[in-house]
Amino acid sequence: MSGLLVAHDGAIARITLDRPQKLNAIDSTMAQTMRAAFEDAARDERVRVVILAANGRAFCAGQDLADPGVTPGSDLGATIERFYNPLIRTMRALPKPIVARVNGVAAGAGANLALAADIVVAARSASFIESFARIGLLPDSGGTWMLPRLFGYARAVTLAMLGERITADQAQACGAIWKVVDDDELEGACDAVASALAQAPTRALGAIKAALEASWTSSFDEALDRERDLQRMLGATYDYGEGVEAFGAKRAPVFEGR
Ligand code: T3D
Repeated sequence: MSGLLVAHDGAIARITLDRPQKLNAIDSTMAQTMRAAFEDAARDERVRVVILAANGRAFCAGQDLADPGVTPGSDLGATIERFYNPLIRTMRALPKPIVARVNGVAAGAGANLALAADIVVAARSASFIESFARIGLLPDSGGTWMLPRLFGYARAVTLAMLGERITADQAQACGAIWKVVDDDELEGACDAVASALAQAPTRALGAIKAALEASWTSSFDEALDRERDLQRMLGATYDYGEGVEAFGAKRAPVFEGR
């Protein structure tokens, strides 16, 4: 009913968009359920990584344009404030890594949903479309902030203004996503990344995410201070002790995410 499936596989939480007949277009229920699923993942100590995936031929076609809340003339700022901004904020603040598995077209808010993940793995047949201007809107869901940072200004402004489709290979060549694999290798490639992250020192990954995110809006001195504070916190974790002990014993560390 919510258009979303949530499953757990050991330390991996899988959040799957499941409205394939609508190319996984997001309605208000789906946006709220997705945010709740990310919040659950943040709270659940067993979860150490989240995979954001989708069923069907598309990843996500963005906002469901048939949703009554977005009919022309309605207050789009209200739906952004209520649904999209909390969802994207929750993802970016999640103290655990998010891996997006982009299986097909990601358009509008669907593109920016994928780009809000920490690591994006895409099928070769996947594509990204900042389609907002095609219907008279601007990139939301963090698009105006993420696009220049991920693609560089010249590409960002052109993608946003022309709303042209770019292939997964082009996005990777721009450095905007991590990896492109053949379609039949997508699931395995994504699981391999998630599995490595699930065995990594979770609190260090959370600190890396927070520090890199904050770096966009801070000075070099502020970054140095933040590194000092986060390293102080990490130095007291179980996983740091385990990492150093394992190094000394010349064995693989067994991190517990604490
Ligand atoms: O305040 C607010 O909430 C505003 C927030 C806005 C955020 C946004 O995301 S705005 C951008 C919204 N999205 C779009 O503008 C993309 C619209 N879709 C497309 O451009 C194309 O469908 C795709 C490029 C994604 C895929 O093209 P194609 O040729 O592979 O498929 P199709 O034939 O266009 O679509 C298949 C079906 O999905 C079709 O329905 P039908 O005719 O088979 O009954 C189509 O209408 C439906 N569909 C696709 N996208 C949406 C959608 N239905 C509702 N909303 C959609 N976004």
